[in-house]
Amino acid sequence: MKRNLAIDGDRLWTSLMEMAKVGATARGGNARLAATDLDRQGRDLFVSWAKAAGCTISVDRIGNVFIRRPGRDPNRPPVVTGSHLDTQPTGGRFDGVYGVLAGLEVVRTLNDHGIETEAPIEVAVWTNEEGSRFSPAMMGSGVFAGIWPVEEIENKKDVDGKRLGDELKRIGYAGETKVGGRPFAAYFEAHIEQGPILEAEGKTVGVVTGAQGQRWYEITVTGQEAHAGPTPMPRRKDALVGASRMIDAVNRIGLAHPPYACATVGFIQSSPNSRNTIPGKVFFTVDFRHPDDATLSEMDRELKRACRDIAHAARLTVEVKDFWYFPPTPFDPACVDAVRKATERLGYPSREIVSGAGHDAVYVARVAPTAMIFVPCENGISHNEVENVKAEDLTAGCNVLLSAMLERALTTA
Ligand code: HGY
Ligand code: MN
Ligand code: MN
Repeated sequence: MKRNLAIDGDRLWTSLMEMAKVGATARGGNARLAATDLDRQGRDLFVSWAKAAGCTISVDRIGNVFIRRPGRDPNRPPVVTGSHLDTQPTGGRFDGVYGVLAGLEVVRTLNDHGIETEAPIEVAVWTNEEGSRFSPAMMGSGVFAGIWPVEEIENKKDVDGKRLGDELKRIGYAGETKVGGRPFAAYFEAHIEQGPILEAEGKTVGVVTGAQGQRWYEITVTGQEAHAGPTPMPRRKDALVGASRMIDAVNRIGLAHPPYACATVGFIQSSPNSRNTIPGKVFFTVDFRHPDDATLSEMDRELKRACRDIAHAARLTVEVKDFWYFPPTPFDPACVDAVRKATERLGYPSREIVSGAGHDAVYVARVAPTAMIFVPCENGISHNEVENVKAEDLTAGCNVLLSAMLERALTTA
């Protein structure tokens, strides 16, 4: 293999900034919610670039897009990379999209140098990784890995009652290809860290050894609507007061399991949401994370006990629904080693790291040898319009991706 092979960092940055124009927000971020017209625009732009790079395109029934650069042996399972193009409502310009466009940059670089790989190379765009408009997250990779049947995910609805399957049809990305059931030789995903560790330690690359587990809940607290004026305090069944105590308990559970536990309430609805009516019903979500499954289970028990006790004391009822769970996921040692060796060969300061965020790689790891490559983001901030990354770090991560993929694609060039 050519020793001094390197990607074109300027071309990668230009593509990222071009994609960032799709769903650009006033504060410099991106809003391309899954299966919206803006998601379609982003997908179409990527597909046009892939065609220009000589790739073939396939779209499966849940909207996962795969671009394919042929190898010498079409029967070999492909070496795959990719990530997601959908964003949070106030998302950044790099979360997900970096992994997709780093994959495209690998293809473009192989084309520039006329390198023919033994195995085909593919870049995947997974549907609805974020789980914001349609929940849970990582839907396209989850169906691909056999976590959910495709029909179950097609039937998921957003807050306006729109069905994912219908929305994918509407934007032209409900494909013909069966979802999953085909082997990958390996899957590597490049992503920003979305936390503060790499930047704080002055590391350019994170060699990701796995991802922490997650538990998501949907909690409904029910009290009694009543008039805010004539109803004496001791007689109230105030669902929002009860929910606020439970939300405080969520935070205390996160703080009680340092240093890795994470506990977040990100979504809340109170009804009737009228300033002079005592709230009768409150719905909110909980997002727990931890790299150790036993601790995640302990946090689960603590949450259910706290909600039960708080509801009882306030004469409320509470339903705590287990919404989503995946265990801590170790990545494939050989793939992690390929990333580690590539990083060392290229001389980038690095460290091993466990992913705090969920990624499509977590589900792909169920069906293929998988690893991830992290690069630092400014102040560790992500899921925020100010999300920012140094161009040279994006280039470094993409060079590691190129090198790790080529090692597995059995090039003979
Ligand atoms: O929630 C996550 O970790 C990812 O951003 N979907
Ligand atoms: Mn992401
Ligand atoms: Mn994200």
